[in-house]
Amino acid sequence: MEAKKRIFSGIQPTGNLTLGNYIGALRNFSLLQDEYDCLYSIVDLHAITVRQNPAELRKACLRTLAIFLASGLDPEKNIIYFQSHVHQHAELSWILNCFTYMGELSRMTQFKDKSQKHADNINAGLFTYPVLMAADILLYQTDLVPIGADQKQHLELARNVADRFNKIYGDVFVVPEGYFPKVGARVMSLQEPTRKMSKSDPEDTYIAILDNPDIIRKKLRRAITDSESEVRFDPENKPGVSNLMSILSALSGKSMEAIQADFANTGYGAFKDAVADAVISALEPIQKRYAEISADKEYLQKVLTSGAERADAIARRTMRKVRKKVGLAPLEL
Ligand code: ATP
Ligand code: LTN
Repeated sequence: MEAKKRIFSGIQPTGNLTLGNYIGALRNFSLLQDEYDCLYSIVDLHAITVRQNPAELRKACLRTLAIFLASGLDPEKNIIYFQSHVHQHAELSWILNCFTYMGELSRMTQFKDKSQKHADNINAGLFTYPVLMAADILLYQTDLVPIGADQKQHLELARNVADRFNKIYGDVFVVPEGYFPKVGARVMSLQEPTRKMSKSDPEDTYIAILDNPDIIRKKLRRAITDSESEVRFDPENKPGVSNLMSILSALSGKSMEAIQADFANTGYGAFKDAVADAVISALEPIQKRYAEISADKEYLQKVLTSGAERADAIARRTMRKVRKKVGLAPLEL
């Protein structure tokens, strides 16, 4: 039997996971779990590139783990774990730093955005963030990386670094490919639909996976549209309406044409309500399971211990190879 291809993806435990995280990434995780050999990591080391409140961060880590499980990820089929529990991420990241150019990193748009948002704390970790992400991916000889469109540039960097390393030392790393959703790869903010929906923006700009139905409906009713009343997909001229259409299409599987036809004569009120219905029915089952899982500390503990052990076993093999290739002396001569 041919070995399954490997998948790796990570989500930062910062704040509340959003509908963007769900449609762009998390939903694909569970769709891929049968066909691939998957690792899904809560990337806590990435989260501290921005100053975090320690107690809040700890809570957000567990909340994210419970959301992973509630979204249908099976911890037996997949390796689910915290990035900081597998020390090889930081180790490989250092080594790859020595194979990444300052120029490449200065071109990263996420770095530019985050430097603007956190002008008082433009730290070196924020700058080398994509190198740690490359290490996450390359450590596991990953074939495929399910991510939203905002991470495309980082993935390209990971591919370039892998390729550069391989050219010097022979085939050490698998060069990974991205896996993007057809619709919803970039869910936009409800209030500023030309920016991506982000969990570090104000509450009314995003729908959290754990928002209750009333809040979801309210946020969608208040979502910015335009002064027309035509439901038509035109991201340039109608970014708000087009974003809501993408959400509806991603969750219902309906094409843009079908959605446009369904709401040809209804105006935005009925359209927004239909989007709310689709979002609520996608999120409600996750919220129910979340309530059960997050109360079961023993289960969460088991998942994270076994996840870290299984990830470590794979990471160790890659590190042995990398250390040898770059010429680091082994402990046993
Ligand atoms: P922050 O806003 O705090 O920087 P984030 O939500 O952008 O965080 P992550 O939590 O690390 O960043 O993202 C996890 C995954 O969700 C990534 O694959 C990312 O591409 C995807 N993602 C994030 N936001 C969106 C969005 N608005 N639309 C589609 N996918 C998204
Ligand atoms: N940078 C990503 C999160 C992330 C990731 C990864 C995604 C960290 N390491 C490895 C895929 C693979 C983000 O901010 N969305």
